[in-house]
Amino acid sequence: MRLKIDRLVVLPLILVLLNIESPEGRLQHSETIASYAVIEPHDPVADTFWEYGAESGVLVPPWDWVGGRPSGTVSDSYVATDTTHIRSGTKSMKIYQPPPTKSDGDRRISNRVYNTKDQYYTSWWMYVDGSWDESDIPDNCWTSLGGWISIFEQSNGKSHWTAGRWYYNWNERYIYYKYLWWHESGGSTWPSADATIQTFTTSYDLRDFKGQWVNFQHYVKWSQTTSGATKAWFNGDLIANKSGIITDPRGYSYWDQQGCNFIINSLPWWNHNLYSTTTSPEQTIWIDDVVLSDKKVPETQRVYT
Ligand SMILES: [Ca+2]
Repeated sequence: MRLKIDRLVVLPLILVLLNIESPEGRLQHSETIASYAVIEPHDPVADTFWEYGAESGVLVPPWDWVGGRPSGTVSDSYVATDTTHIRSGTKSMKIYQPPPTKSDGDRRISNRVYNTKDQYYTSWWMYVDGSWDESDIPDNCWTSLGGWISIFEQSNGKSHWTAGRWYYNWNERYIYYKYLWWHESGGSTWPSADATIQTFTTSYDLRDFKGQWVNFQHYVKWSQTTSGATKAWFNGDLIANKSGIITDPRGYSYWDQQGCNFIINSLPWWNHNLYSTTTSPEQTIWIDDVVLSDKKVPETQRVYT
């Protein structure tokens, strides 16, 4: 009698254990994660912890935030899932900004992912259309295309941010990656050679990629010592490589001296956007296959259902 009871208890436990150890449960690279898509199983190295391929047809989740920032009315700009241009699956994400002059809200369209790590790679694909051919360009015209960022404020309420971001220079017509520290007027400037702006220019012009998908990838290592770093690749070409820098603002004595605190969280969050000058031209991009990973992402990576 005792033996039978043991079997009744033990056998289901064994079945449960067998189920846990089934091949489906062990395949790390085909697991479904929070963005409702499946990571393509051909990639053996990319330890992805977040991805977006627009296949769910929704924007939030997995993005923590979508829309215009930080003030003003967003009336004409928008972010939406779309079927016009697709790199993988059946959908991509479309971001649109109207012709000038744009409102402050319309010029700041962004998507955010807050739950990142202290070091990670971000890779995404962007489709370029004819809006980037516009030739009537005023001076000092730029568009930010996204990157990692951390925003913090000092005790007097003045804000700061440090970031690694991709831009397009409409006047000189090139893509560039910028490691930067920004300080609101009235705030302290970070008194360190590590905390200065560095721009990595390229000869790549978005007009030359009309009708194509282009790949952006960057890396950040968040550090309070000089072990910090950031890198950036365009279509697999390493165009920025900066190491030996204190990236985390808590690593500077000024953090405590100015009574600083992070806004949102203490990680360098991922921020995708069309953020441009109010005078910049009407512009449209499509985004697909966005991947955040512990390791460098193969340029061929795809995200689909
Ligand atoms: Ca897709």
